[in-house]
Amino acid sequence: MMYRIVTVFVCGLVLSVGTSGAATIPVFGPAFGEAGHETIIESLYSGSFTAVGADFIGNGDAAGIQVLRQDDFLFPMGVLSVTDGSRGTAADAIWAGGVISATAEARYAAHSQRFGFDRGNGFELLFDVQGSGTNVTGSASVDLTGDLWRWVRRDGNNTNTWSSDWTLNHDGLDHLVTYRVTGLDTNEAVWLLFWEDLPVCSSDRDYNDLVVEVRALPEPATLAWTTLGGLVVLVGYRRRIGF
Ligand SMILES: [Ca+2]
Ligand SMILES: [Ca+2]
Ligand SMILES: [Ca+2]
Repeated sequence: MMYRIVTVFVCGLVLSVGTSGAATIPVFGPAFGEAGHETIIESLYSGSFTAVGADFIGNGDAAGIQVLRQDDFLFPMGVLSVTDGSRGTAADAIWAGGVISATAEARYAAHSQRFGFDRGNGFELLFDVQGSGTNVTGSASVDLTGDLWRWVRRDGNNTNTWSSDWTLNHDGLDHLVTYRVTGLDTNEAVWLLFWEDLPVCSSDRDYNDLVVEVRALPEPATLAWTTLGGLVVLVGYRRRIGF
C-alpha cells in the first residue's frame, strides 16, 4: 500500500492526510489562563482523563468514559449521523437526522459567541452564549429528524461565521474539532463540539473558544416502529388469550 502525505501550508496551517485518507487537524495548547480540552472534559464528566493520541480516556471516577476524536477529513467526507455516527463513518462537517439538545459548556474567547446550524435555509440560531470559562449558559433543543445540516458558530455581532463544513469557510480553516463521548449513563448519543473563533492567520488554534455538548435522542422512527411492533405483539397476544 502506498503511503501518501499531503501537506498544506496556509499561515502555518498543516494538514496531513495519511494512507486511509482520514485526517485530524492539530489542536494547540490553550493561552495562558485558559483551559485546554482535557481540563474542560474533566470538569464536564467529573473524573480524571488521560490523553491517548487525540482521544481522552477516563480513569478513576470516570473509568469507562471515552472521549473519542472524530475525523476532520475523510474521503469521501460522508454524512455523520448524530444518533449513531462514529469515527470512520464520516467527517464532522455535515450531520444528519435526530432530535437534539445543545448546551454551551465553555467559552475561552474575547468574542461573544452564537451557536446554531444551517440546513440549507441560512443560519438558524440555537442560542447566544452568556458568561465565560465554564460558567456559561445557553441551551436549546430542536427536531432535525430527516434533515442534513452544518453546525454554525458566529461572533455575537455576526462577523466571523464558521461552518462545521470547512469547505464553506472563507479562510479555508477547519474551525470545529468534534469528539464523541461514550460510556456515559444515557441512551443518548453525546458529542462535544470545540470551536476556534479567529480566522486562520490570527488564530491560536486552541479550539476552546466555544464548547458545546450535543445530545441526540434515539431515532423517533425507531421508537415509533418499536412501539408499533409492541402493539402488534400485544394485540396478537390478546387475541390468543381472549381478553
Ligand atoms: Ca472538523
Ligand atoms: Ca482560539
Ligand atoms: Ca481560546
